[in-house]
Amino acid sequence: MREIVIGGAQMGPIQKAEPRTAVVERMLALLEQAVAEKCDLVVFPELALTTFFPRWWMEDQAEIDAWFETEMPNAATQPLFDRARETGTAITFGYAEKTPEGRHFNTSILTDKQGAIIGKYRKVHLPGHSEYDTERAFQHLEKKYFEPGDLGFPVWRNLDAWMGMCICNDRRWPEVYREMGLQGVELITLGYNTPSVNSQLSDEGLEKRLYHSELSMTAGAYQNACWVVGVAKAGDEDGHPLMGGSIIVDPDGFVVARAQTEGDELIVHACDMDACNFGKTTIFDFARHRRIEHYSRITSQTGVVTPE
Ligand code: CDV
Repeated sequence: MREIVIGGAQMGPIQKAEPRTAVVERMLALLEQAVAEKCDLVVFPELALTTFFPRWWMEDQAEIDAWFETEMPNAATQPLFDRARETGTAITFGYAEKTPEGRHFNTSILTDKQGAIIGKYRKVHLPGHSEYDTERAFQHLEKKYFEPGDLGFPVWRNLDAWMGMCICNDRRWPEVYREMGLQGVELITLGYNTPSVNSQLSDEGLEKRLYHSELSMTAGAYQNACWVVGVAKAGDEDGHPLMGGSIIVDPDGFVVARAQTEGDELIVHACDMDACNFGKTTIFDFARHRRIEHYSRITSQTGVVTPE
């Protein structure tokens, strides 16, 4: 048995005015809870250090850049790295990354138990739009503030398992799980900021959005025989509600832990990485059963083309 005790550290809302130092205090409180529950790994959400700023239209580059981190760890996050190292806890969290070349990414990092960053992922599937959209109930400007990730979907050996990451909207795309599945992934972690209502469809509310989120993650887990841990930033951020619904999914696609609130809340499960072996060697033994000669459209064509 290769057991990893995983804490999904859902975070409640972060208001625009809340400084990173205050947010890190909240993350430290969740980390302490996780340590008390003997977690080996704690998973925090997408853009964990700030409010979900892509909902705000900004034109001044200095104002935009204020939401980004130019180094990691930095002064605000160092206490989190220090405490994770002291307690021997691996962590993963998302943040807005500005590179030394001035590139902007929606990023997440993964540490080992010694607090060293061993993995970085940059969000590939950026939802939303890049221009102000008067048709929407609220803006979702990820395509304005970030460029698509350039690192693909790597996996890393950590805590004696193969781990990979994706971020929020990525979880809705089966290609994401399969890219990592083809590298033997056993645990996929992801954070999300998902509005509780659809900005383009006012009667699509919480129930349907929670269902689609869970459907995507449970399918990805089952079809790749891996654990999936999806962690929300939830609650009302300056009048904009985000859904909760953080879950831990086993390699059979069953939800084994689920958040009950829209606030700071830790969900915990002891995840046996060897539970992936059966699916990976039977129904989803890719080497035996995949028929790649029929899959060429997946990498040669982006949109729908109906036959002539
Ligand atoms: N942060 C996100 O990527 N949110 C999207 C919303 C816009 C649908 C999501 O897929 O949850």
